[in-house]
Amino acid sequence: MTIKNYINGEFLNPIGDQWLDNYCPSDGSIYGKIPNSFIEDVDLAYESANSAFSEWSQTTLDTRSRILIKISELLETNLDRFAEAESKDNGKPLSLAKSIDIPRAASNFRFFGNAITQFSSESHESVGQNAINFTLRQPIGVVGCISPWNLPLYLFSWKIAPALAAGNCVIAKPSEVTPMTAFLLGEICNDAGLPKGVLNIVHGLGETCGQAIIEHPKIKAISFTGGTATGAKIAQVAAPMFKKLSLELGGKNPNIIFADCDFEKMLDTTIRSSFSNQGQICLCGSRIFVESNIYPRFKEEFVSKVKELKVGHPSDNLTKVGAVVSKSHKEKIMSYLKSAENEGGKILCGGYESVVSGFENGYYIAPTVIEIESNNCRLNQEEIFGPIVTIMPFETEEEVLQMANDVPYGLSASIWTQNMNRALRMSKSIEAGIVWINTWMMRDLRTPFGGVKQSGVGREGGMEALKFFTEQKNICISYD
Ligand code: TXE
Repeated sequence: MTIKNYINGEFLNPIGDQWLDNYCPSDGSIYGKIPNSFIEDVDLAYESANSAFSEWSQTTLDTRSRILIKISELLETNLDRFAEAESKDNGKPLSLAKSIDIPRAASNFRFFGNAITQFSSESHESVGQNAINFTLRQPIGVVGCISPWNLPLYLFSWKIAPALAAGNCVIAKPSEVTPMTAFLLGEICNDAGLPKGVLNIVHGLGETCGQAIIEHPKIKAISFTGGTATGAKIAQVAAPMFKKLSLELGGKNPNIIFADCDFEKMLDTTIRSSFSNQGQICLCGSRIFVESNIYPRFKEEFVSKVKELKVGHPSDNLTKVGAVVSKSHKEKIMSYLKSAENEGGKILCGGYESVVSGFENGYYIAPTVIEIESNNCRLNQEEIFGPIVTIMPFETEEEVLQMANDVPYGLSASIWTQNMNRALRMSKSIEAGIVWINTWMMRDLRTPFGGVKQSGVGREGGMEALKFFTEQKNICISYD
């Protein structure tokens, strides 16, 4: 299958006619080609976006809303096709792509299609001065959206939908590791009546194609989700050019479990927060801290449940843990396992590459639980982004709070307790953009989404995203 760039509503080969291989993580095969785009492709995409801007920015909110909702409906109609493509490209269980990834991408378009009709701005009466101010919120122009491989269409659409809803034209680049559903989206946008050039999708490597988007002098805002190191590089280029920047980066999130929690609910949710999507979600609770008086019970029951998780081919309905996204990512994850024991870690289960019969060249890793003695080890300080969690007992609220915050990241946290005084007290002190109490990854698209410290800058979601993708202008009127 050959993927093409989507520019001005058409599917184009890259100008330099260079191509990259697209790998299938579940069997290690090369199953397609991706454009290896460079600056000239980004320039072409820019020309197309720029030509479409004056008309798109003037379309009524009702028209924009109807088109975005139509895209959402077409994604739902094509659920199976998109879910199969996502699962094949990424290695995630097909059941997950069908129940989470594609429905959520459809929700993103529907949500922002509706949200734009409710978007408003403020006015300020200057009392005693006979003046009134109002704030215009105007689309920025041509904006860049760069997304990662873990939740490909889900995160791609999370950026594109608000950018389009707010009246911008977009140049978007999905991860070169998982380009397929972004490619398929082009077709759906045409069918939904999105005018030519309003959305342009270019494919290629981060350091060339991605970098060309970041460096483009006329692309005025960048919304990026990906690794922290990449986010820092992007900020170095974009900040001196005074671009608007939204960065959603990595996480090393604590999952804090007190003895008075609802144990069964906590255990089931902790399996999900540890291993969903092979642990490749920035929100996964990869550091599990358990109050010492229930630690032995937790350790025994958790490990026994983890051992039951079936590692298998993504299309097998019984599979709970599919393939990790790429060979190089598998090697990165395995490198942490190799050094685990030197860091005082004891592997309680997993710790090895799994072999799935018939798919021996796929990138499978057994879900792994490591017992550790201190929070100050690579295993607990660095984002592994794979099916690996650490567990560790704690004695007091103060001690666990100190460890929870003692990482460079600050994206999310979960707290399990029936004591709401404690839960709320801790929520205020935890350094994170999102705190879940007695749950995990329960999402309401209206809420602000993002992190602090090295987990990023800015917030996505709801009106925050529409604010990001608009520029404010204060207009002051004097009257007699
Ligand atoms: O992602 P990159 P990588 C974390 C996770 C993972 C690590 C590295 O820990 O192991 O990041 O993953 C584009 N200019 N997360 O290297 O490079 C790239 O093409 C412009 C957390 O695979 O950050 C892709 O489209 N763009 C995370 C996107 O950036 C550039 C999700 C993300 O890729 C670029 C994924 C450049 N110079 C990984 N370099 C999360 N927060 O959910 C790369 N890109």
